[in-house]
Amino acid sequence: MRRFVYCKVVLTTSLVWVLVDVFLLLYFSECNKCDNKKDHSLLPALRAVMSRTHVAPGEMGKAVVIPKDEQEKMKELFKINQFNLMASDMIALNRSLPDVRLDGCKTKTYPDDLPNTSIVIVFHNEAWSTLLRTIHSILLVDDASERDFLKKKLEHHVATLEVPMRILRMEQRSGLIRARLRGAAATRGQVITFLDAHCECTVGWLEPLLARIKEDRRAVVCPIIDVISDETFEYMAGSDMTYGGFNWKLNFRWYPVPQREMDRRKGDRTLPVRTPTMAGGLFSIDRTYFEEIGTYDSGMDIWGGENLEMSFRIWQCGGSLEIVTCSHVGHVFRKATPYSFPGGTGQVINKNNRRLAEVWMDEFKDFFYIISPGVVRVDYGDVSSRKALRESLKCKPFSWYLENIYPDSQIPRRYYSLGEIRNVETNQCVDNMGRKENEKVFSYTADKEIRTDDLCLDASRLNGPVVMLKCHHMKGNQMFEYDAERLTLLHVNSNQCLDMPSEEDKMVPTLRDCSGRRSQQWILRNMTLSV
Ligand code: LR7
Ligand code: MN
Repeated sequence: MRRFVYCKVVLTTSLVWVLVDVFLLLYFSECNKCDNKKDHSLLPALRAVMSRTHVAPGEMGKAVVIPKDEQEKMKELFKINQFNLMASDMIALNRSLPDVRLDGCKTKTYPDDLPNTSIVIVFHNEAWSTLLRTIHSILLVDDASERDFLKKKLEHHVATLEVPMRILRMEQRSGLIRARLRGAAATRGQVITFLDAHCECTVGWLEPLLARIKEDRRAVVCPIIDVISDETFEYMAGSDMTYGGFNWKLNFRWYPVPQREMDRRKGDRTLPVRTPTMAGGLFSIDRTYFEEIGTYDSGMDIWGGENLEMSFRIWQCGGSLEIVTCSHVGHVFRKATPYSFPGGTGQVINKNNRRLAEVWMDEFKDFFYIISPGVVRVDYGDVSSRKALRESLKCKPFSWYLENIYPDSQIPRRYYSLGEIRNVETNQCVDNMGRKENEKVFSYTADKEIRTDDLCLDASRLNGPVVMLKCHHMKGNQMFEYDAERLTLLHVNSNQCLDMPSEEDKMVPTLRDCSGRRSQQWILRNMTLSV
């Protein structure tokens, strides 16, 4: 056993390729031996001293402060990439970062013969300094896109690297999914590691990812994604207590790691977390397994949906998706996209989401369609080859995934109705005010929640109005019992019934003593979809 150390910039046995294309750069490298034989025990302390004395901007992941008189210019530059380019350009390409790992991670040892990995980074019009910092923090340099500096200048930069690197250039804008496919096809490493083009890797990030794949080649592993501020480039540790989920609209979301997953790991937070979905940008996968499991859906355009598609596919077809909590990689999170979506943002994302819903979600796709009704008009092309893949891999149904992998999902595994809740007396429907589309869609679930997406009907006082609050799965104030004969919705906690609002209730349905009045009768209707 050998203790792996900081692998920043030292990948002696590596063969690095950079693949570029006119718009997209795919870059990858072969990397495994990250041993630089230095004694690292002193480094953090030294760095801390240096950051105090040298005051080089951004060292140790500190925020960069732009002086007042430069702030106009800073705002202008921000627009180019939707992050603070001026700050980024001030920071060293190999700046120091804090060691944000859990203490238990710092002393872990890994086998000597870890698999090697190719690293694939796709990019479209990335900024020079963020792209280069990504590469520097992994191993060494590269480049690409429409921007001039991403052409010759990058090639020259790459040529100066210690590690061979290749740049592939796509003939035309193809989107991150097809660009990654191109990159992956050119890799030779035992493992493929994908990264976005504005990342910074921290000490010991790679070894635990590779070690987990060595243990189980069907484990697809993600680091904890730390946050690099788009405003100041400050480096902030991500949490090991959140994992990936999604809502009815098929937006990826972070949620707290549930108790069952803490229990499974016997409370050891340094062990990998089984996550229902991944964010998509940063993960490692065994190269032959990537092929076996069907790579990516090449019918998806530009951006979006591929992360959920891959997450469902991995779980349903016998793999596992994990967050390796001892691995930390930073990512610049942006509030807006800096690039265009040929064909329109909504069209592209809806098409990709329809493809994944149609192939993987079985009847549960109704939740997606019902919450975003316009989607059914979007053409999603031909998915027959993806359905054939699902068939040939003998993948499990989506209901299995919900039951076994994601019981705390926003989409209920078992439910009584998905549609409107109509009052018998007034013929009016319960309305989740404040939502633009389909505010009258609710699901009454087997867990006795009345929910729309991640919001649940909640009542906290006798004779009080109901509100929509984040579902907590703890029953309590969010548990309603429907009596299909009497048509009543009993709020179990208060033993009162849901009633139509009176004048002073300002249109909000309210709890009242159960009286059998028609205003306390509700019809839970299933909406039919014409898909
Ligand atoms: O047409 C394009 N061609 C590209 O090569 C559009 C984008 N890209 C590149 C781009 O330069 C970048 O390197 O693709 C990469 C991802 O694009 P971003 O950084 O604009 O997207 P993001 O960080 O908002 O996107 C997250 O969701 C995407 C859904 O398709 C991808 O899965 C991204 O990889 C993913 N990023 C992460 O998971 C990082 C953590 C974010 C979170 C949560
Ligand atoms: Mn990104």
